Amino acid sequence: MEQPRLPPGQYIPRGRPVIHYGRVPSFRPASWDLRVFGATASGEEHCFTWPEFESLPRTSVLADFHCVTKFSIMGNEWRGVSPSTLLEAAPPGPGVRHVMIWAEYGYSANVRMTDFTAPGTLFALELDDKPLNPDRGFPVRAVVPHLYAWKSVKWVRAVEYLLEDRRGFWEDRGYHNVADPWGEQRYSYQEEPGEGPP
Ligand SMILES: Nc1nc2c(c(=O)[nH]1)N[C@H]1C(S)=C(S)[C@@H](COP(=O)(O)O)O[C@H]1N2
Ligand SMILES: [Mo]
Repeated sequence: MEQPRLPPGQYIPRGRPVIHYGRVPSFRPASWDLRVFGATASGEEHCFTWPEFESLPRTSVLADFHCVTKFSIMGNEWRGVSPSTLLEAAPPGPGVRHVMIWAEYGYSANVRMTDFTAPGTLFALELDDKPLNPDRGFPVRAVVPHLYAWKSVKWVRAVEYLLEDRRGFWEDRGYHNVADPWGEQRYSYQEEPGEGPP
């Protein structure tokens, strides 16, 4: 039997809900940057300015999007910068197995390096052939479509390479560290040994 497209417990709502904690940040191109820091191989951090980031090569990803509150948004066409471009600009040190993706105002989500480098993961600048709307994460949002959508950080400003896994904003507030919607990994009490920070 073919795998159903909707993960267990999810439904397709009318329209495309927008949800986030806090308010929509304003974008100031002259002071905006995207930093790659933490356990880099060189020990130095790498900083993209807006003109630099905007001119990086882009790829497209067609993906569904699953919020842990149970709505799913199907068939989003994202376009943006592959994580591999960041990994090449600032190679991680040999022990890096996890990353923290940071947004404006301190929102964050941790993902395993294997999820960061998964084929669908992207730093999106466009949705459906248009720049992102401000409330969808303009100018840059992470898209990690194979994990619950709280990992798809809007308004990204930094990526931190971690030598030890650490919980992000929702992971620290009772949500699952890994967050696979196909396994309904919603809450931290469901975590098996090895799925969360020690
Ligand atoms: N910076 C930031 N990114 C965020 C959030 C947030 O509160 N702040 N909420 C997450 C959650 S819980 C969801 S479901 C998605 C919603 O994305 P959408 O508004 O594009 O539907 O954004 C995620 N990214
Ligand atoms: Mo969500």
